[in-house]
Order: sequence, then C-alpha cells, then structure tokens
Amino acid sequence: MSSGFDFRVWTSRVQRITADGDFDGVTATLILLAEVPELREREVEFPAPFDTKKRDNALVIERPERAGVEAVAVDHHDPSAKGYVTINGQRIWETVEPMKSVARVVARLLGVEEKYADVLEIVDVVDSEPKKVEKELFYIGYRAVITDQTWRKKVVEIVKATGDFREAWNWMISTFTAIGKVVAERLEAKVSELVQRAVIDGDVAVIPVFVGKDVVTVEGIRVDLEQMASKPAMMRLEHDKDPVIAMNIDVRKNIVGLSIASPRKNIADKIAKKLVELGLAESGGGRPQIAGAQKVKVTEPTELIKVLKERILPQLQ
Ligand SMILES: [Mn+2]
Repeated sequence: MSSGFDFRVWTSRVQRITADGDFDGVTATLILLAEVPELREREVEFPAPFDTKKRDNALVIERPERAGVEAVAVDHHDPSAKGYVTINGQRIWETVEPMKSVARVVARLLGVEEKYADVLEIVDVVDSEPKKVEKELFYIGYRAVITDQTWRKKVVEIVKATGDFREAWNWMISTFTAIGKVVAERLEAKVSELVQRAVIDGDVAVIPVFVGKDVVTVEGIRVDLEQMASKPAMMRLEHDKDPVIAMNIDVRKNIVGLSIASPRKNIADKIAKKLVELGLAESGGGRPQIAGAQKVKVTEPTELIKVLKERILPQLQ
C-alpha cells in the first residue's frame, strides 16, 4: 500500500462529502467534520439508496460504487470486511483486520480511535450486530426515523457550527431515545387498534390507515404512529387473511395509496396491476407477495372489497 498517503490531506481537497445515511455513515461524517475543520465548509449529502449518480471531487463514505473521479472512498464492505480507502477507484490503503463500522475506519485513518472509543463501540454493534441492541430505546427510535432527513441535517448543522462532535452525538442519542420511548409505549396499542379497525370479508382484510392523524413530534422530527403500525398490523392479519390491504388515507380523506400483501397466493402484484387496468389506480405493481398502488379512486374499504371480490380475485385464481 502507498506509504505517502495522508488521509487528512486528501479529505481536505474534496468538495463534498457523500455518505450513507445510516447510523454508521452519519457518525463517520460527524467525526470527519469534527476532526478536519476544512470539511465544515463543504457540502454534505446523504443520498437515497437508489440514487446511483457518480460523485466527482467527493469523499464517499460507504458508497464506493458511486465514486467518480478525484473521489476518495472509504468503506468496510468488501468480502474481507476490512476497512479500505480507494482514490479514483484504486485501493491505496486497507486495515489488517475486519472492521465493524466505517466510523471506526474513519477514526483509524484520522488517528482518533481512542478519543472516540465509547462512540465506536456503540456504532460497531449497531452496524454489525444490531440484534444486541434491538430492544434499546435509542435503537428503536433510530429505526423509527430511518427515512426522515431532519435529524441528519440537524447533527451536521451542529458540528458545522460548533466543531463539537459530542454535542451532535448527544443530541442524536437523546432524540432517538425520546422517540424510542414513545414508540415502545404506544406502538403495540396502535397495532392492535389497526387490527381491530380492519374491515374483513371472508379472506379479504382492508385496514384503513389514517396518515397524519396520530403524529408525535420530537425535536422537530415527525413520527407517524399510524404508518409505523401499518406493516406489523398487516403481518398479524396475514395469519389467516389473504390478501391483506392497508388503505392509506390522508387528512383530506384522499386515498393516497394501497399496500397489498398476499403471501400465500402470490398475487399482490397482479391485484395492483388489475386496479390500474380497471382505471381505479393511477399506478401500481411490485413483487408477487407485496405490492403497492397509488392514487386510488376507490374511497371506502367496503367498496374496495367489492371490487376485489367481483372484478379482480375471480380472474386471478
Ligand atoms: Mn457500515
């Protein structure tokens, strides 16, 4: 491996940080911003997983396949699980041993592994052995806000403004814990409520889910309990109902979409496409056992059941 490689020099040259937005990728980014002051002037982005656009002049954290030219990529996801750095696609540095988080790889590169020992211990477990923390409130809270961008922006703002990693980290952990507490206290009851609310006719179950009706806001982060409970409620009904459909209804009573599950009959995708064919949805489709339909014109669960029983299911079996 190259002996003249200085990670701090390389990272201070990049124009942006493009990082995985998971717990590990965000923590790695916060360590970088705290330890390399030049980086606080740069753009920081956490693109969606499906955004595969290549980034030039970027420090790419845990997204190596999207690194463009003049890009430094740091990751720990090759088959050996070693931490490594590539510059313009060329591997120029790697760790001797496997690494459980990219945050640890970054800390090692910067020579600050000991300074962040307590943090890295937590990130290693979250990233590589999540079963060990699945019942901890901070982890439950983190899982609940995984698609929300608010908290990522907030922690980056904190370190950019103060240079203080601990301030951002403490905010993140305490916010996740507060959210986890709400979820742990209320989700189970909400799931039961949705199961009770389901409209059932023979094998078919339709759950009206009122999006935006039961939202808890913690530190500016919205947690929609109805939406969170939707999937576990569907799974509970799937034991003896097929298909099970969640009907997502917004505050203006528009049907924003359907989630369709048909685990035994493998016809969820066909149901969604049939709804489009009949002009009852604008788009739809998915996998054989789980699919979605958008902009649905059927307004009541009973009406949807009627359409399914009379015009869709008989043709699919
Ligand atoms: Mn990772």
